[in-house]
Amino acid sequence: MNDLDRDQIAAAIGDCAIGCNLAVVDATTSTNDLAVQLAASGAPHGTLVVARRQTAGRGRRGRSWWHDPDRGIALSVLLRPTLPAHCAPELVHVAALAVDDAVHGCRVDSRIKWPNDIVIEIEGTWRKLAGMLVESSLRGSAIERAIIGIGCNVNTPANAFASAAGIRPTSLAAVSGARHDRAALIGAICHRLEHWLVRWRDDGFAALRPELVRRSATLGQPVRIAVGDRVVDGTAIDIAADGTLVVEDAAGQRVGMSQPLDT
Ligand code: BT5
Repeated sequence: MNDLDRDQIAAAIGDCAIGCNLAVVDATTSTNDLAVQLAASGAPHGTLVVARRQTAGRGRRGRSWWHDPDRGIALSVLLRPTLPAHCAPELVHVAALAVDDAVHGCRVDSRIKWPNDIVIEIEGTWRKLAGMLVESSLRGSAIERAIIGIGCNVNTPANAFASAAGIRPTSLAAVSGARHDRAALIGAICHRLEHWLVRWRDDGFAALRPELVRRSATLGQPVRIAVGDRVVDGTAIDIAADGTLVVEDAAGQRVGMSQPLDT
C-alpha cells in the first residue's frame, strides 16, 4: 500500500499553515533542491515538498542521507520568516523539537542529539532515527528564506538499512514493532513545526531552550570539538542562550561550539 498518497498527506495536514502549499513528487535528487527551485518561482511560506524517492539526499558538510523510498520520509519545508539573519542558526532547533514531538506522538521515546539528529537509545547505544538539514538564504540583515529538510526512517526493518545509512540507524518500526502511517507522521511534523515556529517567533530561542535541554541526548556526553586548529575532547555541559553547545575540556575550560566535529 502506498501511504504517501497526496490526498492522505493533505488530509493529515488539514488547515495547518505548514503544508498549505503541497508538492508530492515521485522522485527528485533532494527535496531541499526542489524547495529552492519552488522558492525561486515564488512559492509561499509553508510550502511542503515530499518525495517518494530521493536519489541524492544530503546531510551537512557534504555527507549523504540514505532514503528508503517505500518506508522512509524525505521532505522539505520552505519558510519565509520575517526575522533577522542572526536567528537563522536557531531554526534547526525549532525543527528538532517538532520532529521529536511527532516521534513521541508515535509512542517512541526519542531524544535530540544536538543540533540536528533525532536518536533513540537501544541497549545503551544512541541510534539515529531522523536528521535535519536547514539551508537559509539571507538578504542583508534578514532571513530571505529558509529550507528545512527532514529525513526520517519510518518502516524500514532493522536489518534492511543500506550501508549508506551509516553504522547506527534505526526506524520507528524497528523500535515499536508496529507499522507507522507516513502521511499521518508528515501531518504531525507540520503541526508541531507550526507550533514551535510560533513560540520561536513570539518568545525567541529562550522559549525553546528548556525543552532542548530536557530532551538532549548530548548533554553530559563526551564530544569532540575544534578549538582553533586543535581537536579537543570534552564533555557537553549546556546549551547556551544562542543555541550553541557549551563544552568543558579536561582542564575545566569552557568553549561554545556551533557545529559538532563528529556525526
Ligand atoms: C543529517 O546530516 O542528518 C541531515 C539529513 C537531512 C536529510 C533530509 S531528507 C530531505 C532533505 N533533502 C535532503 O537532501 N536532505 C534533507 P548529518 O548530521 O550530516 O548526518 C549525515 C550522516 O547520517 C551520514 O553521514 C550517515 O552516517 C548518517 N545517515 C545517512 N542516512 C541515514 C539514515 N537514513 N538513517 C540514519 N542515519 C543516516
